[in-house]
Order: sequence, then structure tokens, then C-alpha cells
Amino acid sequence: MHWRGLTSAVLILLFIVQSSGDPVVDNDHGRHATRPISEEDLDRMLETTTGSRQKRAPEARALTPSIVRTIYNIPGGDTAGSGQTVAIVVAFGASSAEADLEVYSTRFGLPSCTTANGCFKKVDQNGGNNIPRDDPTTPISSSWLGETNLDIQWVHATAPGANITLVCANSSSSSDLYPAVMTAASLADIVSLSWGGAESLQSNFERFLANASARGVSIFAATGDSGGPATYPATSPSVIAVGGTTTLTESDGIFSSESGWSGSSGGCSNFYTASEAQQASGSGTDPCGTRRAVPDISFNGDPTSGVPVYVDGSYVQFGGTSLATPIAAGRAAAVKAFTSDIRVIDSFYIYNNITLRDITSGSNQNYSAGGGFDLVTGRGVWTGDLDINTPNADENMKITHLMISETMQTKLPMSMVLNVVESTQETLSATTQTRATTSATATSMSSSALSLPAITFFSFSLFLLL
Ligand SMILES: [Ca+2]
Repeated sequence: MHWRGLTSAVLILLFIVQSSGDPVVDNDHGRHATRPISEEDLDRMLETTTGSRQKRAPEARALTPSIVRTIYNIPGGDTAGSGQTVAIVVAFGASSAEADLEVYSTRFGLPSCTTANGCFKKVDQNGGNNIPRDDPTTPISSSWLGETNLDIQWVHATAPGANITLVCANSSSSSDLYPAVMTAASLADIVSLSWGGAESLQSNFERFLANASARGVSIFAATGDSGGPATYPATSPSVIAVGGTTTLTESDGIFSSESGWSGSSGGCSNFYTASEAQQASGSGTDPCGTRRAVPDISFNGDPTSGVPVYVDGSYVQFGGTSLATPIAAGRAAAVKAFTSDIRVIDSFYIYNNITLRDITSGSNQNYSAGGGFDLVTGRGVWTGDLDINTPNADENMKITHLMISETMQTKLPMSMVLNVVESTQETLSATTQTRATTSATATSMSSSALSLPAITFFSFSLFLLL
């Protein structure tokens, strides 16, 4: 007994030492590279999506909610996600976020989502009403409020029927954001995290994430927008890591092709091992051994193929894995609402139950996308679920005729596949050259001063792309 007691005491002591040793990191919400969208451009976008075949002007090719729901085959239509709740964790308060969401919903014909009608809820990091102050960063579109509006509006755009709970951490420090994630996971079973910090060993938070995942909470985390190593918590094996693509549409809004975005962070974790499901799939073991390999999946993230977000009184075009992540969370809500058979969307689900559009072109700083799993886009773009009937069958047929996926490649004439690949690569090589000259500037900037070079970089890229 004596020795057993002593052993326990030593173990407890070790635990305390280890626990207090978890590093506190500052988390960044990424490089969104926003650009303004005029009301006139917005009108043109909407005309296209309401049936007019009018060609969209190059500056009006941001993706609208209905285009995004179509190209990602999100089930449920205008009530997608009904009965589900998505919790979004951000830093700081967001005093105008709910009013901005209402303006956005009206503009895009989405259902109203307010505190009054029970759809929207905002809590502090402990679940209470002590909402922190707004992020003072300017311009506002580059602040955490811009991030918050992006997250809220794009969960609502992809899952208009879902409830949204916004959890506001007191600061961007992990000592505030991690408790906020714990609160979020107690209030919803789908959680969206469009932020991250440099990888480190987070033993306490890891235990929490593993437990949350085991309880059936789906946590989606952005890999980062640097195109370099992925950030934490995306590299945790207990979350679903979301990378970014460049999603090209025709001038009339019809899906054209999708490639890996140069800003999509990814790679092998230096601290964490792959989940059992990832290891079993071979996706992690091929490039990374048994280490965690990210991303798991991807959605649109390139600002040049970005989306409109209403913030600070006007519309701006946003991108980043900060966009891809709420799309993933919204799609999860839509899928869970569409069939009650799907109770848990976790790593096992992502590696066994989904159908994908494999991304085979494009690259980030260290890796290139290729056939199957890659460290730019993961398994690819989540476009379907094996355990539900494919919804919107007609829409799906309409858009898949140009898709480059593992399943479609065998059915398509190879000339058509090659044409799409070539045209995508030509466009990408033009933009990659531009990015090479600007990325050095961007990566040397501190997180508090990212907005200016990001905007410059984005505008320049957009000009070349179109
Ligand atoms: Ca691939």
C-alpha cells in the first residue's frame, strides 16, 4: 500500500507538472485578403444565381450562397441544417455581428437568424453573458469581427436552417480560446474553429478534444493560410482539419474546376500521431508515417474565388481556410439534418463514409496536390455521403460533368479531363508567379499587420486571374 500510494503521488505530481507545462500560444485567424464588392457587382452575382444567364463581370465572380451549396452538393436546400446547432469560437466580442447577419440574410434571400427567433445565440467563453469588447483592430474587415462575420454568414449560407451559437473568447490567447472551445462543445455537437497557432504539445487540451470527439462532437479546424506547416488545433488527431482550394466557375456561375490553393497550409505534424482511421486509410501513413497528416478535407479558400461577407457597412470578398472551415461545419450540419442515421461525423466518418472530389493540381509551399490524399487538400473536397442518397440529383448531374474526381475520370473522355486540368494549371501558374514575389513579404509580417500586404497581394492576383 505504501509503495502504491507513493507511486500514485508521484504520478499525480508528474501530471501536475506536465499539465502546467502546456504552452500558451497566441492564435491567428489567418490571411483573408479581402477586397471590396460594390452593390452593383452584388446585383450581378444575384441575377446570375436567380436564373438569368447574364454573364457575370470578372469582378463579380465571388461565389454566392446558392452557388456554394450547389457545387458542394449540400443537402436540404433552403432549410439545410434544420434542427442542428453549429457553435463558432472566435476571439473578442462582435457587437454588430447579429445585425450584420440579418442584412446579409436579407440580401441573399436566406432565412432570418436572430436572437429573437431563437436561431442565433452569443455567449462568453464560459457560456455566460459577459461578452468581451470588440477587437479594436482596423480596418474592421481585417479584425476578429471580420473573421466572426465570415464564420457566421458562411455557416448560415451553407446551412440556412441551422442554429448558430457564437462563443466569444476574451482574447486570441489559447488560455482563453481553448476554454471557449470547451464551452462550445458543451452547447453544440458541431464546432467551427477558423483560427490556430504554432504547433506545440497541448496535453490537457488534447485530452479534452479526444473526449469531445468520443462524445460525438465534430470539431472542424482551419489549417492556416500561409501555405506552410499547418497550425494547431488543426493538427490534433481529434479534429477534422480543413484546407483550401481555388474554385473556378464559369462566367454564368456554373462550376468549372477546383485545385489546391497555394495558401492552404498542410503537412506532417511534429507533435501528434494520426488518428486510427487516418492510419487505417493509408492517407496519413503514405506521406507522414504514423504522424498526423493534414488537411483531412478541403473547401474553397482562395480569396480570388472567395465569397461576399457583409462587414462594417459594406460587402467585401473573403477567402482563406477561415472560409473553408465554416463551409465544412455547415455541410456537416446539413448532412446530419438530412438523415437521422448519421449521428457522428468524426475522423472515422471522414475516412470511410464520405465521397470526394479528388483535387489533383495546385500546390502550397512544400507539397503538391496529386491523385488521392495529399498535403495540400487532404482527401479532397467533401461532396457526398455514402450513407445517404445523393440529394439534388439533377443539380449534381449538371455540375459534375466537368468535375475531376476519381470516380468521374473513368467515365469522362480523357480529352475533357485534360482540357480542364490544363486550363486550371495555366491560370494557376500565372498566379503562382505573382504570389512568389509577394509571399516573402506576407510571411514576414506580424499577425497584427497582415491586412495591407494581403490586400495588395489579393488585388494583384485577381487582376491576373481574370
Ligand atoms: Ca488529391
